[in-house]
Amino acid sequence: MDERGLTELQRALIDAAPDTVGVDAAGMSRRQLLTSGLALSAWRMLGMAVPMARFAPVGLLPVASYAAASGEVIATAQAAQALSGPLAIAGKQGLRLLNDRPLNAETPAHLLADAITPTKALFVRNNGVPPVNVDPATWSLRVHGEACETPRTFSLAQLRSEFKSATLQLQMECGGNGRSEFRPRASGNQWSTGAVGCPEWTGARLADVLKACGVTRRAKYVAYVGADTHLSGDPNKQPISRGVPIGKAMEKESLLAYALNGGSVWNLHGAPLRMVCGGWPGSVSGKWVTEILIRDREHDGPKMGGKSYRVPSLSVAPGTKVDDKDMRIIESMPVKSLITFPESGVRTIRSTELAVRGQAWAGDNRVKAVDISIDFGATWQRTELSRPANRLAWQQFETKIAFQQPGYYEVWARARDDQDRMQPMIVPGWNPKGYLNNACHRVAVQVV
Ligand SMILES: Nc1nc2c(c(=O)[nH]1)N[C@H]1C(S)=C(S)[C@@H](COP(=O)(O)O)O[C@H]1N2
Ligand SMILES: [Mo]
Repeated sequence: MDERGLTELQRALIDAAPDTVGVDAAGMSRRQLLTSGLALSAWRMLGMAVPMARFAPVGLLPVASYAAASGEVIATAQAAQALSGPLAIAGKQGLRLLNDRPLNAETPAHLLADAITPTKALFVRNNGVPPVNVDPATWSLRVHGEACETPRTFSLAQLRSEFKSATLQLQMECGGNGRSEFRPRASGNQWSTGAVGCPEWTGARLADVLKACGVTRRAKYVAYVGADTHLSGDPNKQPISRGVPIGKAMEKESLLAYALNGGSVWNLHGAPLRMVCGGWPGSVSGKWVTEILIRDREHDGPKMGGKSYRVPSLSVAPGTKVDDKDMRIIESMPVKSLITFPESGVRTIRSTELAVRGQAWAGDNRVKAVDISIDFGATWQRTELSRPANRLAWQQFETKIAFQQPGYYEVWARARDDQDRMQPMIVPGWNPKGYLNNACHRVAVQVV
């Protein structure tokens, strides 16, 4: 057997074919069944036995090569330097930088093992430039809009004293998480798996604040305005202003949060005040909130229309041009899971038990079961699944597994929600902006 480890293999694959590994001319996804010679040569490059090879779907690429191509490992010296050098993000640890203007960084799967995501590991997704010199003492929140009976302005102190506080763990995933896997490519940050987290937020219930300002019968949508500024520098332009239908806003888990993981909200995450609506695309959870609008119509702020945070109402063939009128707004996110241990590329010894652990979440719903497979989906093993800390918190799964033969294995995890919807193995529903990829997470394991 070859002496090369998986990390080394991943590097070799990048060097050999930086842009071609897994990408075929027809624009199919890497995970789809390729008939080209690429898949075969990628398996050959593993240079080790594949004990479950007889179950591998024809044309499937080993995740070891796939991870390399999607950048799941920090493969280049340049990238490594970006993380430790001047571009490192203050207070954050081990995040992978996708863009520095606006700042976007994702969390490697193995750093999401905690039930409550520590702030230092929480992904960052900015559309514009965060406000500077924010002073919580003078911050104010204005609640108004067509369907607001008595517009009011609150200081943070008033929000704290006038309303009961709630502390909840809320899963938040960027609508574009997993975008890097779509073919043809979708423009935007090339997130792999790390634009998700589930920290603990404390704040006033959005519903309580709305009720204190009078919600009229005409209320349809609740939207935020943030204090961040547009990348162009134009003070008349907002980077983003989105929201949720009134029903979601009134749920008891929707918060106006003034604390994160027991401390203050960090500037990058929307200090001093942030709207949090768990289970929906992260973009509905407004940061640096200065205004809440109770609208009598669907909100029409920046990034509500066009292709932003919208998918085709009916599925389309990859690469199709879709008219804006045929797009619908993304609401609850789909069921998904992430293997947080082992880390892809781990080496283990045969016949010894290895713990497999991870997180699972399902938008507005609950996760009913998570199964794992080490034989390319031929057989599945049920894991132990925790209850969510509260509604809209993610759930932890865990099981033990032993690999009988030396060689290359993949661990696949597949979650199912309480509506019996399951994660697909291959990238689902191509859409112009690459949202909602909830394909199963795969990690590579080398057994010696
Ligand atoms: N004001 C404002 N709110 C915002 C954004 C933003 O750019 N500006 N980004 C949104 C998007 S797209 C996501 S995914 C989440 C990211 O939250 P985080 O950076 O705290 O992880 O915030 C949302 N709220
Ligand atoms: Mo997002």
